Amino acid sequence: NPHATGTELLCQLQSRVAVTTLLGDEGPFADPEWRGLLPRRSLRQELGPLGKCAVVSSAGSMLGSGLGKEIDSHDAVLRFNGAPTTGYEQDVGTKTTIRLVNSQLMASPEQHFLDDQLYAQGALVAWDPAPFPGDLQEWFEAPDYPIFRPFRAMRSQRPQQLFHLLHPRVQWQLWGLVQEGAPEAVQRNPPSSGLLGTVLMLSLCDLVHVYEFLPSQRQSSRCHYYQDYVDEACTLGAYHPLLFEKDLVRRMNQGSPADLARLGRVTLPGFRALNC
Ligand code: NCC
Repeated sequence: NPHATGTELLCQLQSRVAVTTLLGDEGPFADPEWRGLLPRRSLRQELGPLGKCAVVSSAGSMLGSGLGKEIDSHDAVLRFNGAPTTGYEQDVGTKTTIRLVNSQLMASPEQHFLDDQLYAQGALVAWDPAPFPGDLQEWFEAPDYPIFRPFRAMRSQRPQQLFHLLHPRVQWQLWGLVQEGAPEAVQRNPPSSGLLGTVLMLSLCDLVHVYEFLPSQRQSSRCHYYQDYVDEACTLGAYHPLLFEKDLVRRMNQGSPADLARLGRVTLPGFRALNC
């Protein structure tokens, strides 16, 4: 509801969004072949409960932030899609614990998902804008982008690397909360990787710092810190309901206004640290 406090919103998030990945025990993924490809244990079990975590948005305003050391001081760091660290260490750090990728990237030949060493570091988590409300059989038959082929290819190429598929229900449960908190009808497109990654880290960590998801005083129309092109829609949203996502995070933020303005940093207690 639009009047809920930050803690109430975090508690709603915790109780309404089951942050899970596929474990080969459900629907079309319960067959022996898929069971062999999918992880046996949850991400939480694999990575252990984490302390302080950082979520690094890909926003152009990360550039010149000088936040690299601060970001690397976290126990775990989540990055998105093709966002690099090489060449940008001073501003975004070097550590990558989890990389959240969308299916568009995985399916696009120009992104070289299977060849680029960028995707070899840390654990991978992938998601696809599955049909609402996230039924596994329906998704399996008609993913938005062909996510399953590159997933299988990566699993056989690097069987030792952790690679999880986000349950398609997660995005729609989250979308429901975004809609409830919004003053108007929200387009029925899934939330951006930014909000999905933030919620993923809330489920794994005691404390989460999110950088440049809510823009700092460095806000610019540059889309990504690692690419030289300008598009306001990257920050404000077009396909994704980004403005509403950001409003939700703004309301949940427990950090100071100065941290937001100066560092672009939002502070959120992880689910385990909540007292609902
Ligand atoms: O751009 P993208 O996201 O990879 O960025 C990751 C997350 O950072 C936050 N962000 C980014 C730029 C900006 N100026 N402000 C921001 O707040 C957002 O939360 C964003 O989710 C995606 O969400 O997966 C997205 O992916 C790209 C693209 O598919 C990938 O980068 C792979 O090339 C989408 N771009 C296009 O489809 C052209 C983007 O809309 C969303």
